[in-house]
Amino acid sequence: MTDTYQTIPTQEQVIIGGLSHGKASFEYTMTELAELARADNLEVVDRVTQNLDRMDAATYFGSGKVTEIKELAQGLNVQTVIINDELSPSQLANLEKRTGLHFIDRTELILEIFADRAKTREAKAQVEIARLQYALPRIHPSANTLDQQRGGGGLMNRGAGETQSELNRRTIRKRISDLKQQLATMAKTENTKRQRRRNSALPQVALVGYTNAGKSTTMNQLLEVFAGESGSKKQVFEKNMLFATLDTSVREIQLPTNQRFLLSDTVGFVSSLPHNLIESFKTTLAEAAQADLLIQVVDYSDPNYQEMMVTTAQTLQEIGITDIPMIYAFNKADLKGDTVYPELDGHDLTYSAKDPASIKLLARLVTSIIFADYQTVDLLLPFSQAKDVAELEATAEVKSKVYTDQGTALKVSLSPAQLTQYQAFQVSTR
Ligand SMILES: Nc1nc2c(ncn2[C@@H]2O[C@H](COP(=O)(O)OP(=O)(O)OP(=O)(O)O)[C@@H](O)[C@H]2O)c(=O)[nH]1
Ligand SMILES: [Mg+2]
Repeated sequence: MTDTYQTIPTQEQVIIGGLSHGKASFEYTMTELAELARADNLEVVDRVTQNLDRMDAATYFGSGKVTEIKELAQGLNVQTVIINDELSPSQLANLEKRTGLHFIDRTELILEIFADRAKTREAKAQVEIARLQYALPRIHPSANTLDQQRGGGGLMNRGAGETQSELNRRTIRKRISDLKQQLATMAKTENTKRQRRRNSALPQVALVGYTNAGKSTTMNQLLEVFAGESGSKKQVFEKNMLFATLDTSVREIQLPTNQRFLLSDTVGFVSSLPHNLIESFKTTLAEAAQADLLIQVVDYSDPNYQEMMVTTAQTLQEIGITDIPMIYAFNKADLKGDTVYPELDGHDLTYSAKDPASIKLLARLVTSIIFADYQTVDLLLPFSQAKDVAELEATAEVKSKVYTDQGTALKVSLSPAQLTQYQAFQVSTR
């Protein structure tokens, strides 16, 4: 008999806690932590904060606070506490020993969410590396948790005199290096594809920004508005949840003016994104690093949007993306009752990704920047240069093409690089 009752997943209840370090952004990071907990299917029932300039080296919180947490958790019948910072292995162990509670730090929480979201082989490998690197210094000398998770396999050939934790570390290091190897192979294919895209001479634009800001929705609407039915087939995954996108997707956008550019959608950011995770996602983010223009999508309807912009700026800096021109795209204006949109102010756009007029204005802004140094010129290519004609038709905006006795006459918009390349064929238009 089939079970007709649906099991309602019970959400584990947790307490969140953090040290304010006297920082103005503390409240925002605690709100963000609660959001992260929710994204990991946890229910936040209370929060504990303390204003210490420096964290306690042994227990993060001061000892009075630790007792307070223990009592609060007992009163609420909660077993897990989530901490706003990354804890050292010994702080975690001390806190658990002192309270009998389970502690999860911000890093582990983010890693869990990423692990849950990862779908492709590449994303899964990237997240697993980051998780193993996090686990490595945290293996308890007597514990064997990771082996249990992995079914205890592959551990039979242990060397004489080797302790279980050394063995675990060795197994983990081996796994990390295997995964890195696999990723390197995958990256090779990606690099080839990326190189091909670079060679195509189409300008590259990347959507970046805080998670859930509307990057994927913006990409989908650009595809919808400018590619119609074929654009709908190339849609990427968008959803109201943190870290919906983990993999970079690249799509070609072709405008009615025949101008074309490549658009990439990337993983969203959050403050204190674990360093290991950023490291492993660097290949995925290479697309943004190579872009000619970045569109930073901001959820303008979120009261904390300014902090989110700071977080995005910091993360870009950490990845090493610093010198690329950027458009600020203030999205979800439809959710702010008193806001006029679409509206352009220099390179800042207030818009809604769900509004076609907004999307058209965004496209116009993008093209005005990426094609600013393009020039329309007349070329005359002898028939022996048929390959160049085909190349130009594939990679540049050809405005007209006429066959003459001397060869093919093209009126074409060229990038500065192409201008140099085809200089010999340029016809002076005096
Ligand atoms: N009302 C409204 N909702 C929007 C708008 N743009 C996006 N959304 C919603 O915001 C949510 C997140 O959108 P995504 O496009 O998935 O966000 P993202 O930036 O790609 O997020 P990650 O991939 O998680 O980093 C979805 O539920 C969208 O429908 C908008 O202009 N107005
Ligand atoms: Mg997305």
